[in-house]
Amino acid sequence: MIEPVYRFNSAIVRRPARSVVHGLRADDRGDPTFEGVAAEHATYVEALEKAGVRVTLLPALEAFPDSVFVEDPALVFTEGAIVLRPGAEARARETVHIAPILAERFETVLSLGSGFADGGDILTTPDRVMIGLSARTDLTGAQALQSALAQLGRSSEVVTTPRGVLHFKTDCSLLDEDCILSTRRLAASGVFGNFRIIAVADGEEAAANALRVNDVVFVGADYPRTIETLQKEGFNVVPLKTTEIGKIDAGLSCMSLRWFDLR
Ligand code: CIR
Repeated sequence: MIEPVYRFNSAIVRRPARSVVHGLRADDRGDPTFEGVAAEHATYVEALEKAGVRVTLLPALEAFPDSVFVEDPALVFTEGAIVLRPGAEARARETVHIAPILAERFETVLSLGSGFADGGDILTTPDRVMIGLSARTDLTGAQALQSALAQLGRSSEVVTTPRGVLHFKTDCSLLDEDCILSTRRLAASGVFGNFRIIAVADGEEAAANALRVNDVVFVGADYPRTIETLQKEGFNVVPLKTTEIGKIDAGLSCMSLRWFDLR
């Protein structure tokens, strides 16, 4: 049986380092507190476990303030893993720490030879992997990633992240096989073709980085109007606090690498 792309039984997460307060951000809205990030992270891990996912918790990396956002240096599927090339210089060497962890868990681990690509720019949908060009993911990296994906038997498409938006998935997430949660600005670009689109509420753009895990959808607790819309659409929403990680431009997909392990 082919599992839906949001069916997960395994995840890797990394504890936040104390240095997370110095994480990268586009606009300074003040540093997050370490305690606040740690609490949001702990609740997220519990929510993953409650949703039926076996979680591997990696130790904090003090030298890498953003290393809690383990989604960005790698991409994982049932068929194998890909070590990416993060586009922010301060994050480039996070790959050195994630690669051996992936080698223990996946028979096939591929890597990119050139360019840059962040996991936050990659949306896996049932029929294709969408790769958003952004300030972190360039065409060379996207094309190298397309070759790696082809080796894993995955079709892919290079698309564009709206200007000024950190990652493609800052503005969207997959809700089910044929439905996407998106900001209006990204949906207006037409990238989603035949997908049904649910738009986040105006003023709640950061709610677009939600995360479907098995039967539930994690959504930022600070976005009540988007939560209400999704509940009315019949989704089983788990609101999770993202106030502190939001100060360093993060949401709910970025704190884990998720896959369905057949072993
Ligand atoms: C960064 O700028 O890299 C981090 N402060 C936030 C990364 C968020 N990652 C993600 O959404 N995949």
